[in-house]
Amino acid sequence: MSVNLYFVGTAGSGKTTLTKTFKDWMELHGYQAVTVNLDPGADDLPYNVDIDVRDWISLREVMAEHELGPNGAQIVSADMVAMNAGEIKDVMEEFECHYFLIDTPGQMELFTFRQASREMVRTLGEKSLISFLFDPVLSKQPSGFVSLMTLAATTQFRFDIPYLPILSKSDILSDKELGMIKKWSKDFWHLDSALRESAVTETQVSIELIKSLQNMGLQRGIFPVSSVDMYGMEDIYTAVQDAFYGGDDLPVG
Ligand SMILES: Nc1nc2c(ncn2[C@@H]2O[C@H](COP(=O)(O)OP(=O)(O)O)[C@@H](O)[C@H]2O)c(=O)[nH]1
Ligand SMILES: [Mg+2]
Repeated sequence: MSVNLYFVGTAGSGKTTLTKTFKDWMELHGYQAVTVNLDPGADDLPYNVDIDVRDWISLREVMAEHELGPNGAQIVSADMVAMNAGEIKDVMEEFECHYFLIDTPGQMELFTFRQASREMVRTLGEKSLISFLFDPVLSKQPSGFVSLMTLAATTQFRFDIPYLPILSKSDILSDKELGMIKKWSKDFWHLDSALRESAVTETQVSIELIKSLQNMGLQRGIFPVSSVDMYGMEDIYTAVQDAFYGGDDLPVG
């Protein structure tokens, strides 16, 4: 049975690009990956879309038919995607592959905060994992990192499936910034100290949030990746294999 690997994160965090890069990496290593686009509003996608939700739902048609602006139509479309989950699953079953790489809508709330998404994820497959992309620009500020941690925690809590924290676009971070973010993600004590030093107004709230995140067991480190350098792809693969196959490699072929 294939693994469904979802890419989730705030708008512009690099989900679509990572879908392409990870697909290329898998093919380079002889593994079979099938791409799934779940964004009805996607324009040009950089990868060959094997299964495309735009075959069922078009944002433009929803706008015209329901006389909605782009925002309203996005919400209606997101629910329509979920309503079509059974049909999408039928198409997925026609493919044989190791992983389905699932690119989710640009605005993460259209996926994470729609009631129907959880049911859709279950319908699409049992072996599902969410890679949550941390935007590097927000991540390098301690309070930004805490905000992203809380979004990641909410995503995890809503879907209740294995989860992988990923620091995207790591090529735009200096070694120092990268080291700092990795340290924060592994030990919230460092994050707490950085917050106190930064002395921004939301510090107290952030410190309370850190305590909750700590209690939820979220001090697990983070996997830096870069689509520009094709860096970190093996780490994603290894983490997925750990989650579902006790760390065994996939058969190549
Ligand atoms: N430097 C750098 N830029 C990236 C990387 N991945 C994506 N981007 C850029 O970030 C922007 C948003 O990426 P996209 O994949 O569309 O984000 P999405 O909204 O989460 O799907 C685009 O301009 C990409 O070219 C990366 O690894 N490094
Ligand atoms: Mg995208």
